[in-house]
Amino acid sequence: VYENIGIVGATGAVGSIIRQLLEERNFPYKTITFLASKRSAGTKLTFRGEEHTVVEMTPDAFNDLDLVIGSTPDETAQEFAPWAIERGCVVIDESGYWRMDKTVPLIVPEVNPEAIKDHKGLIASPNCSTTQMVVAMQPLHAAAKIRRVIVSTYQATSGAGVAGQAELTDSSRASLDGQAYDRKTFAHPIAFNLIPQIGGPKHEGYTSEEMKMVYETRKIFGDDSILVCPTCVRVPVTNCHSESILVETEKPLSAAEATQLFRDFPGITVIDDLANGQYPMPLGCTGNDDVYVGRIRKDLSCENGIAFWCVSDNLRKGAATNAVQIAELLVNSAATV
Ligand code: A2P
Ligand code: 11C
Repeated sequence: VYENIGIVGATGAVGSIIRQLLEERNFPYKTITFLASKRSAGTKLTFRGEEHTVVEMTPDAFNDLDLVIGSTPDETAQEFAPWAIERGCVVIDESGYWRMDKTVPLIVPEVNPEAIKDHKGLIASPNCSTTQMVVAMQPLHAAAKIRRVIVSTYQATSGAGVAGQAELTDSSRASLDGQAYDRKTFAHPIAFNLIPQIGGPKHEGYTSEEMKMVYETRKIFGDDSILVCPTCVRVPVTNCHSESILVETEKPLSAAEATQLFRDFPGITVIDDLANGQYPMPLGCTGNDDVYVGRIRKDLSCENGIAFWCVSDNLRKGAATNAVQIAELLVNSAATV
C-alpha cells in the first residue's frame, strides 16, 4: 500500500538522518522522492548509491506519493500536510504543528503503538525532549504509575537544525580567536554559555518547549493527571539531549527495581556505575537509536521518588528514528489487516 514514499525536509538535519535510517533499516518502497523548499530544489542527494534530485515541495509534488515523513518548520508542515492528505498520502510529521490536534495520534512506538489505528491520514511524532523522557518513564509507569515528573533538560544545538549546529562551532571558534560573531539562531551567545529558554513564553512563565513536555506527555500516556514540571536549557553540546529526571510514583520502587525495569525495556540501555565513572554522556550516545539511562537512585526528598539521568540522540530517537519506527508500524499494521 505504501509503495511510493517521500521525505519532506530531506535536506535538513533530521531529514538527512531519515535518509540514513531508511538505508540502514532497509525500509521497503518502490519509489522515493526527496522534497524541500525552492532554495534547495534541484540539488543532488545520493541514496542507496543512486543520485536523486531534490524536488520543490508544491501541492502537486504529492500526487503520486503514498506515504511521506516530514521534518520541517511548523509553518511548512501546516501547509503541506493538507496537500498530501487530500491526495491520499499518509503523513508522518515530526514538526510541532499537528501534535496536539485531537484527530492526530501522537506516537512513540515503545509507549502507545495502539494509537496508530485511529489515524486519519496524519500521525505526529513528539518533540525530542518529550520522546526520550516518555520512553524512560514507560517501564516505571507500567510498574508503579507515575504521578509527577520534575525534569531539567540540557539540550544540544542540533535541536535548532543545521543552522544551530553551525552556530555553536563557528561562534566557539570566533570566541577563542577573540573575534566578534554575528548570531543568527540563538538569542544569546551559545559558546561557553547556557541559555535557560527554548521557544517563546507560553504559559505562566513556562516556555513553549517546556509546555510541549507537559502536554505531549499527557497525550502519549492518555492521562491528563500526570504532573510535569520542566525547565529546558540550551547547552553548548553539538548533539544529544540530556535530562535530569525525578519521578514520583504511586507504588514504591527501589533503585534496584527501577534499574531492572529499565534494563528489561526494549529501546533503553542502562549505563550506571558511579564508582567507575560510567554513565551516559552526549559524546558516547550520538549516532545511536536507544534512550540511555544512568545515575539511577532514590530521590532523597520524596518517599516514592526515583531520580535518574537520561541521554538520547535528539536527531535520531528524538526525531528521525521515532518517525521511521512509526512508518514501520504503519507498514506492518497495513500488512497484517
Ligand atoms: P531547505 O534545504 O530547502 O531549506 P533544518 O531544521 O535542519 O534547517 O531543516 C529544515 C528542512 O525543512 C530543510 O530540508 C528545509 O529545506 C525544509 N524546509 C524549510 N522551509 C521549507 C519550505 N517552505 N518548504 C519546503 N521545505 C522547507
Ligand atoms: C530543540 N526540541 O531542541 C527543539 C527542536 O517541537 O519538534 C524540536 C522542536 C519540535 O530546539
